[in-house]
Amino acid sequence: MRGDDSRLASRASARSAPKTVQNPSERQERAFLVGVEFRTRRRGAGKVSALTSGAQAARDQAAGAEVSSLPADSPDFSSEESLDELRALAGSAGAQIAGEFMQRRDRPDPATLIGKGKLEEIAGAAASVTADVILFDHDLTPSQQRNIERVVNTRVIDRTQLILDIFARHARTREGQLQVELAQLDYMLPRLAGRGIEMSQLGGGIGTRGPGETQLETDRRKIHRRIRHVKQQLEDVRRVRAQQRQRRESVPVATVALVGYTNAGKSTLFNALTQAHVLASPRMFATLDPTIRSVELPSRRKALMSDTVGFIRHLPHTLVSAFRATLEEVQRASLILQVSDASSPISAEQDAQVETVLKELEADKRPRLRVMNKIDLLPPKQRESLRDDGQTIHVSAAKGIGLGALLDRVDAMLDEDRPSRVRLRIPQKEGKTLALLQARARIYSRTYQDGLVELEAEAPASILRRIRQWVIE
Ligand SMILES: Nc1nc2c(ncn2[C@@H]2O[C@H](COP(=O)(O)OP(=O)(O)OP(=O)(O)O)[C@@H](O)[C@H]2O)c(=O)[nH]1
Ligand SMILES: [Mg+2]
Repeated sequence: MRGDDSRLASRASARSAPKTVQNPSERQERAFLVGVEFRTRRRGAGKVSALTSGAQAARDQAAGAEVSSLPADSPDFSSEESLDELRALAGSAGAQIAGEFMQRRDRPDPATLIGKGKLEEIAGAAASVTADVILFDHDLTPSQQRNIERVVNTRVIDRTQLILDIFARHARTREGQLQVELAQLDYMLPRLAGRGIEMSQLGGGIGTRGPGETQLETDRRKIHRRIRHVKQQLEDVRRVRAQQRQRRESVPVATVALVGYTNAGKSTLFNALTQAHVLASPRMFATLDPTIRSVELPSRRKALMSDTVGFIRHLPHTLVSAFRATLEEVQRASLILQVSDASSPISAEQDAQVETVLKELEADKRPRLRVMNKIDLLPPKQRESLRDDGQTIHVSAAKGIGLGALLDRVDAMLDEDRPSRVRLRIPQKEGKTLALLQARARIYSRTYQDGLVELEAEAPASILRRIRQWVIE
């Protein structure tokens, strides 16, 4: 910490003592939100950015540091809905909302995004509510950010930096932390010039958590060196993970990946289905690091289920490439469970964003089941009208509603280690075999005669191979 305890945890303390809950004694940072809408924006023409828009990132980088970032809005999100989301993001970064401002204008001002007059108005409003930081619901070019800060005289953070900050807060594993650091360094690079002094005077707070101030004050070459170093370390970490995956894949087990918009309830569902205890939280991007657990299906075969990072519209492209490896579980899954928050008024828009990400991951053609979650929050009338069909199952992960039906459907959709029904005749003294069946098969009937047990059972292929000699039909 840099002697200013009132600010959000600095990078050092965030790293050494990961916290999931705001320390109650720590004063929450007060954030003033600024929403922006440009009328000339063609609806439907907004770029839908996703976790894998690496090509865009490359184009942006090729075009130089000062490319104007794309508007934070996407086709179907209104600026109000977008501001709602920013509010949730700010909360997830540990901030308290001090005030808000919505600015509509014809087109962005290249120098300051919105007009000088409006900025002065915002400066006044932010000061009157003693805001520590102003959050723009839009991406800012490095020079826009500098120019705006000069007018408002308060720290200014754009949407990308806010999301990077949340990721930095929530990364737990070494791989996760390295990925976030890489994304932050990448974001920081074009913003170095003219900001070194300002940044070092700022102390902690949203947007300053990350590669520490010592690096900020050094030149680009040092940052580039750091990037190379982080990439190297990432490679080492990933090599280990690839080995683990190879070991897993040597056994023919189905894999089921949970995907969905952030906060849809993936981790809650994961916990309910696998009896795991991963963190589920109203904060956005509570999960960054993939977790894999075994789940037993109604047919008694096992599958591996993975919980991973959630998606959001216009995810910063600096995070895109960084988190690609994390999403390999999704790309290789036998079945994708697409979790949606059925109670969200914008669940259709969120689904569209998820669809885009799946496309870019080339995972959109994989077998998929839609899971509409949080149905407990729907009005009773609406709930009664819901019907499961071939593609969709309705559940409440938190209340445990519909989970049996979900598992049945998952079971039916997986090809690996398919169960089949057989008749078996086994000597009663074959205790081990009988115990195996008891544990891993569904037994429909059982008759005893002359020291033999005759059973009708359904068991996964992997189990049947082990008891082949006793199968009679
Ligand atoms: N009422 C209700 N709340 C739910 C349900 N499922 C999840 N939640 C809540 O929704 C919030 C988000 O849940 P998570 O499981 O953390 O969501 P996630 O999709 O893993 O989110 P990220 O990891 O942040 O992307 C938490 O506050 C959960 O308690 C549900 O079925 N009903
Ligand atoms: Mg989660």
